[in-house]
Amino acid sequence: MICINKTITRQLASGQRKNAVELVDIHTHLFDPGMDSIMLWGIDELLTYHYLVAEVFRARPDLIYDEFWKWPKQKQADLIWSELFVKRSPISEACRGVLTVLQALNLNANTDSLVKIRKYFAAQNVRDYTSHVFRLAGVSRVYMTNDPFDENERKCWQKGFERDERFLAALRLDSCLINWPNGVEGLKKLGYDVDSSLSDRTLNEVRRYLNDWRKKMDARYMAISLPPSFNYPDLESPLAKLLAQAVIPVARDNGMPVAMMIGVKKLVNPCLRLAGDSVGWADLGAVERLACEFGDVKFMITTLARENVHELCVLARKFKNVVPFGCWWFLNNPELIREMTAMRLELLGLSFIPQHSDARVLDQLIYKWKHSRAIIGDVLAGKYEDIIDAGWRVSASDIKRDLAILFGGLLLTAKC
Ligand code: HDL
Ligand code: ZN
Repeated sequence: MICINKTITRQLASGQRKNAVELVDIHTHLFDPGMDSIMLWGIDELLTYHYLVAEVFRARPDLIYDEFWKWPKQKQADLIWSELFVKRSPISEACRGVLTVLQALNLNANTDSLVKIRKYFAAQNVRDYTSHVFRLAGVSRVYMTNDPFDENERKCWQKGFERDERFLAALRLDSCLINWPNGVEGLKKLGYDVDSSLSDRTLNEVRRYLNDWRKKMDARYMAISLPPSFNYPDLESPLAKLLAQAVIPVARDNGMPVAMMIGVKKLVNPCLRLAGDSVGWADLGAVERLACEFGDVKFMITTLARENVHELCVLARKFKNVVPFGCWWFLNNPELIREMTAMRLELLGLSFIPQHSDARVLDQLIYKWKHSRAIIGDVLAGKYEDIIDAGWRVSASDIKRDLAILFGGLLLTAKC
């Protein structure tokens, strides 16, 4: 075995060397190029990303929400570029991300006008550009977020399209199950004989819906985002019953993980639309009780509150069927990624998934992974250095093996 020095360790761990680690992004809002009507990419989508929308209203509190929403996307993008990049240094993580993308594409960002940059994107075709972005990002496959309740997305599935194997499906449950019985009308429209009561017939029909769409999409896991108030068991909550008697049985029968993304306070400011959600501390006792009751089902968990991250690490030490994943949303910032990765490596070793991109716009894969790899790699390299200092011999193949565990999506697919 060839031992390696700390420099190579650091380079390998942060992906600076051509280490052929198949990186699988386990949660995004991207769509297969075959769904081109809903696939987002290019400078105007990058600049009108909801993270930057929230930031432009802080730069221009005089802006009227409804006025902004009436503008065409290019006008919104021009304003965001002017306010957050030209009139102020683009130092927020979301602004920096746009710069990283433009730099990777060899486009000059130091300009007041977006005309030239728009010309570049206008000249791309989505399939070639998708491959270019995946190459630049070092990503081999991504999981989408697929919601049959979304009219535009459903049309793509019902029309059918040739699947791009780099885009795997994940069945998203929020529209159907959150705030039950809101989902009843949608299920009926899709041909399921449900009513607002959680009768055996309704629960059977919900299971049929989940199985039908799991098969249609070849969905590999089911996902739901949950409020800080989520509890289990909870006799008052239809959601708790739907999870226990519909979602989890279908997951168990098909060996599918259930991803729960906990702590989102939806639309605290509705005027901001997608940018209007916020964060709250969640009682992870609900996850303990679910993981205990359903020990043969894998729960992929990510939390939105920083205060829940350490608690989730300890919880995962108690339940082998709980896999913490990602630095979600408001946690996806350099200093918090650093803190979370160190905490997880120290408490969980390699038994967690360090990151997902949550990319909504294809080009974001480039920055979200470049920024995260540098930090996660740096923290990981430090841990290798610690064990080298303790006399352990580390080889390049050891590191490549470990990176494949962390980034290859293996923890999502492995049986629990
Ligand atoms: O619920 C989710 O999947 C979140 O990631 C939201 O989509 C959120 O708006 C987001 O894009 N966060 O990064
Ligand atoms: Zn998301």
